[in-house]
Amino acid sequence: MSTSTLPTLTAHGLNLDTSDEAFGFLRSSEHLLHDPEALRTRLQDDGYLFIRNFLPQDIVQTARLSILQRLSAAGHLDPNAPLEAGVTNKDDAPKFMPSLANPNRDVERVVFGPELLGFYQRLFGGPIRHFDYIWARSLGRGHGTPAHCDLVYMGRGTHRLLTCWVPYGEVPLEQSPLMLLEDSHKKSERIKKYLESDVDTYCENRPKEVQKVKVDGGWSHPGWLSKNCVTLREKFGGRWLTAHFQPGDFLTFPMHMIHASLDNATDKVRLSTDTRYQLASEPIDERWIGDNPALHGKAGKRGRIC
Ligand SMILES: O=C(O)CCC(=O)C(=O)O
Ligand SMILES: [Fe+2]
Repeated sequence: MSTSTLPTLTAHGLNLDTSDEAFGFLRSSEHLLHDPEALRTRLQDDGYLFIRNFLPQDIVQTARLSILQRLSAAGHLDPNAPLEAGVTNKDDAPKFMPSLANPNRDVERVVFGPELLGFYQRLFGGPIRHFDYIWARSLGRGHGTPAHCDLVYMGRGTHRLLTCWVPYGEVPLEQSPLMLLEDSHKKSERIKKYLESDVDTYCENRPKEVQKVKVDGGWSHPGWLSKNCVTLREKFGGRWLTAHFQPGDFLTFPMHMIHASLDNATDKVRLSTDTRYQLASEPIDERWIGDNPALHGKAGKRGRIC
């Protein structure tokens, strides 16, 4: 698709600049799957690997239906539309719903199955492990995800950690696809302070932070880098890169890559998961491990002297 024929796209309610200098499409590395060295080079160069047609269609579809059933049972879908269409109930658009996938065998089959584990094992070049927690997202009309890097949520173990974003069903441009800010992985110096933050760490010598984080269980930092993808891009340079995703595709990228998602301008829910993979020999962020992980809860809060 050429950028000149695009629909109007918004991110957090703001019109995205979709000129050729500001917007483009992810390139697929499907043809490099047999060559881990080439994949590693591309990951370094581009800051992502986009692999089309990787996951078996049937397991993605099974996971999609399982998620939709849970959404429907919770009253989030229009009962007059077929389940498979995933039409949201206008009065009650769903948001971030961890219970869609924690636990969910059909989703685990996709994200922790032999295909993706094999992929990451070859890519990392040794035994790997994944976070047990699965971030499951169901975005209804008007919703998107503001720009951020994942490090601020999960940086207590190795920083050589990769996110895997999987869409469940087709995700056209107007249905909140993920987008990456081109070459932002090479500009980490410019957001050094942001990348050093940890939403669950507070300053023990600042009473307000102690109250907010330790006592109330909140976050010391909102986590977002910016809610304005337009000005962020103008400052940073590069293009916002995305795709018209199809079931079977996945996208993987490192902790310091800036990403966001477009707003969902449809009545169909956008379903995705994001999961994390690393070398088994490296330290892991304990907040995301085990059957009942601490997540961003009080057990995961940490004080330090600032
Ligand atoms: O799906 C989204 O909108 C956000 C996903 C995300 O932030 C991630 O994959 O790390
Ligand atoms: Fe993220």
